[in-house]
Amino acid sequence: METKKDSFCKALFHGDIREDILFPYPAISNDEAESVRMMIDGIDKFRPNVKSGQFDRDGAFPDEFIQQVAELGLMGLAIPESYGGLGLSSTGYVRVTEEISTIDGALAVTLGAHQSIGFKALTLFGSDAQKKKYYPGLASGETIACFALTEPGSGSDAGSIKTRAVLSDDGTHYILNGEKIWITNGSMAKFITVFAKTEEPDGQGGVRDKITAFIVDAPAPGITYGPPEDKMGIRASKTTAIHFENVKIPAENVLGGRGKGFKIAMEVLNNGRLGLAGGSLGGCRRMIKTAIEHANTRKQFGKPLNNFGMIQEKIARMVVDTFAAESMIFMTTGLIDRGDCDYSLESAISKVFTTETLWQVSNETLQILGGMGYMRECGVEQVVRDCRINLIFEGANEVLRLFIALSGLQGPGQELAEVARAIKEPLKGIGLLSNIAAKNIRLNVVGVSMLKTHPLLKREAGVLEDYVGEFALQCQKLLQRHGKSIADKQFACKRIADITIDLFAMSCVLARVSSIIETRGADKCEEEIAMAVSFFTVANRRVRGNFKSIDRNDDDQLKLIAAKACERGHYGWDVV
Ligand code: MYA
Repeated sequence: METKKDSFCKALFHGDIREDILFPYPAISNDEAESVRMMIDGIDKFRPNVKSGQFDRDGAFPDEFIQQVAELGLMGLAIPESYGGLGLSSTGYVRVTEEISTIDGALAVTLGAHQSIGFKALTLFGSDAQKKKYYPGLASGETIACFALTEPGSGSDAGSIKTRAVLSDDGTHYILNGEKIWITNGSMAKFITVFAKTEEPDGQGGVRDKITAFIVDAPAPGITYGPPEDKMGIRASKTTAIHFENVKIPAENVLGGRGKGFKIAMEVLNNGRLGLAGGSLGGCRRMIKTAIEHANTRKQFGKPLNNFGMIQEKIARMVVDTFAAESMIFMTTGLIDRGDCDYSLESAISKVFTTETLWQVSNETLQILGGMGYMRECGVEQVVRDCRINLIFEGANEVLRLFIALSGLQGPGQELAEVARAIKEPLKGIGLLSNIAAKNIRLNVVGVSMLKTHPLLKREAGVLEDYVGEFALQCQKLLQRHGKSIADKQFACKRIADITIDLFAMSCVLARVSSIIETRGADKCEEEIAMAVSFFTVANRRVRGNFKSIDRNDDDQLKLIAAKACERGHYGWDVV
């Protein structure tokens, strides 16, 4: 069973809305808010130096430009001040990343690959000696970092990497061999976090392969790079393959302990995904501004575009979805800063929702700008190209949906397994059986209740209460129907993930708007209340649709169509 330490989203799978986590909506301290505002001002002043279109066409940032960025202090945002960084919290870090992304996606990715993931394992798992050695260079930008996990045969399936490190006979160093691909900052990084297989005791007298994380200093004999990748977007960021041939790594460069690398990679990505979500949020902010400037000034049929209902709808939906994304992201960074909750699902959800929102928002902005949006000089097509990768890297959104569903279902799954055992041994399991019975009575008869939402949002809170109860019951039903093979039922997992995403988004919007009403007074919150109502209206439709299609769907037909098409190898129909 989940404990109080478990995450908000994992509790939803049990039919619990953890208001202790949700309320009050997290706020940044006044001191930090001041530092963040100063950084944002600095970034804003730097804006004219960023020749985004030029860098995109050149496929590179000039070296002196990266130097200027480092001088702004943007390389060590979350590194403690004692090591030369700015010591920002997760909330502060993500807010600044958001701002950088309003200027240029490739720049945000370069900086994000450096600190969101490049040296994040050092921050989370490094020893004091390692931090002392590397932090100052990383903070000043003299040392750029990258994160080397992906390989030719291992993308989403991160556990299947082949790169190998073998400890020397005298135990002083490892020898590293393998190939990493699509590494952002690859060829410019002097600090490479490399994940490699090492042989570890299996606990039964034998050995087995596990993953270990290493700091690899570059350049070094045996490290070579592929050519810069010719990418669709974020073209000015550098992406290369890195080859390791008999590269010597000092034994003290192991990060977080031998064999711990898989969990380390996952923890780094839990953080990185929030940086990416924050970056995507900045993209939304920029696109909304561009769309509004155009809608306010461009006249057609004698009126500015902002007079037309279809344009109003687009702008409003962009604003509402961006508000929902922002509410989730800063709820989750608040959880990280609290430090006592698991946030793996929340960060995956923030990544999925915000990257998909930016994809939609940039596409709609291009549509509002019409022919002008399609022209390279206006910069919107660059954002559309730049943001496409966000749905793929740091965990493809499909893989993250599976992670959200399966990780969430684990709690009720264990509970049901315990119930099955308890039924076989009723005397031993009596306590558990009565707990489950009580939970099901609560879900079926009493329902879930929220007490802390502002009364003006009572109707919305009611919708969420009903859905969370139904969600837990539907999860139980699916687990009873499929057992462990739920992991192979991707159509069902996708629905569960999509419902979880909406329930988390609805919860964060409720918490944030409740807090805003409480601080500002209801009469000054007309717009926020309208956003909450509007978000709930659309999310409500999606959730209801997903619940319905758990039992009534076209999954079998889709499987048949896909199987036949794949067997044939092409579309298969023609009218002539
Ligand atoms: S870097 C490369 C990104 N790669 C990925 O994201 C890989 C995706 N794959 C995975 O995440 C895993 O392989 C999955 C699990 C999830 C598929 N937190 O049996 P398992 C635990 C904590 O499910 P698998 C890039 O693209 C799990 O509970 N724990 O494993 C950067 C279990 O634990 P236990 C987790 O089936 C590009 C154990 O692990 C998590 O093999 C540059 C095994 O789990 C988790 N999340 O696969 C980007 N997941 O054994 C720059 C699993 O105890 C960005 N576990 O039960 C910069 C941004 C800046 C802004 C830009 C703006 C435009």
